[in-house]
Amino acid sequence: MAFSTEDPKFAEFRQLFAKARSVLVLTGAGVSAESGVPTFRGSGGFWRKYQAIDLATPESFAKSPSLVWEFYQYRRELMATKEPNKGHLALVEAEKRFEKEGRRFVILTQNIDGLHRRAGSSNLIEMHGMLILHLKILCTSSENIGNLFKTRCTSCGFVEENKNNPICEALRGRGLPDVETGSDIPVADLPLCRQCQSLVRPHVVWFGEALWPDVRERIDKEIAQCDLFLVVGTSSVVYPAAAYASIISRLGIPVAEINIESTPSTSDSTGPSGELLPILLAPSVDEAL
Ligand code: BJW
Ligand code: ZN
Repeated sequence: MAFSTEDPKFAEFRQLFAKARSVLVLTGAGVSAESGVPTFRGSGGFWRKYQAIDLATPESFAKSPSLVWEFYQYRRELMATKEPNKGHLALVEAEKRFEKEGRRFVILTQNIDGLHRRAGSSNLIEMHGMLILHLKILCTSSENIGNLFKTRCTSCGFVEENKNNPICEALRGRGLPDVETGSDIPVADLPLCRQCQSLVRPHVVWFGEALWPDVRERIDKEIAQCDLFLVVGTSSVVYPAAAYASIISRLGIPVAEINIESTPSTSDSTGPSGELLPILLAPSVDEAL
């Protein structure tokens, strides 16, 4: 199902939403696009001459930790200038209302920008709480949820929050998307572990790395109990998230999508989430109480 407000599917969604007992919302980079945060794919998906997705890999980090750190330094710095948009806020309002009405409203996000939390969402699963396959010490819990402002040691696995800007002196003034600096910072000058002095990396899930088992379990539970699934601003090409719409649809649960383009999840484009979420998630008179 995909919407425009004139579309009968809009009214259909509103009816389903009014009656739903447990709504699961999957978000991707598109939900933050109207805050000015670049998406991964499409025209915004470039940083310098690189595609953002090509830098978010263990292989790129192994090849040039300096280059990858510049990319993340840029994104960390950018977030200081960005605010949650109307889409994030509509999700917060819906969560609060559902809670009062004794209904479930859960956000499952692929984003590491922290905007859902900053907006005030609390029933939130951040998929980047993660476990990596190459790590020597495998942590067993996702307590340390990953995001742009967490680092993890490549040697001892120590995770910590780090909001310093720049994250280290050598990255001061680096990472600008329109300045090619050569990215030759020696490892000893990059962010290092306070426990063992080894190189740290962003504490996020890169390609080829797996989600934490307990994050996966929580997602499976939410999928099993939701009676309406809303997919917002994701290209639906990266697994495991890309599979959720079809898994849920096969369970006979309605799936709806908001995206400015068509995706493999549903066929039609709808419109921007910052405009549509406030309308779609607004209270209605026949809301289930
Ligand atoms: C708007 C809008 C507006 C714009 N309003 N909309 C099964 C089959 C095939 C491959 C695999 C498979 N299982 C696993 C794989 C491998 C791989 C994968 O999926 N590859 C595919 C590319 C084929 N997956 C993995 O490796 C994952 N791990 C895993 O599954 O572990 C188990 C396993 C391991 C090894 C082997 C097999 C199994 C891990 C994936 C990690 C993804 N990492 C990144 C980077 C995170 C760090 C960082 O941010 O720096 O995560 S990549 C990037 O893509 C990020 C996102 O979470 C992810 C999805 O991106 P998203 O959010 O959809 O953004 P965009 O830019 O793609 O889309 C934005 C959308 O918004 C667009 O559609 C716009 O139109 C729309 N939009 N403005 C509404 N205003
Ligand atoms: Zn360490």
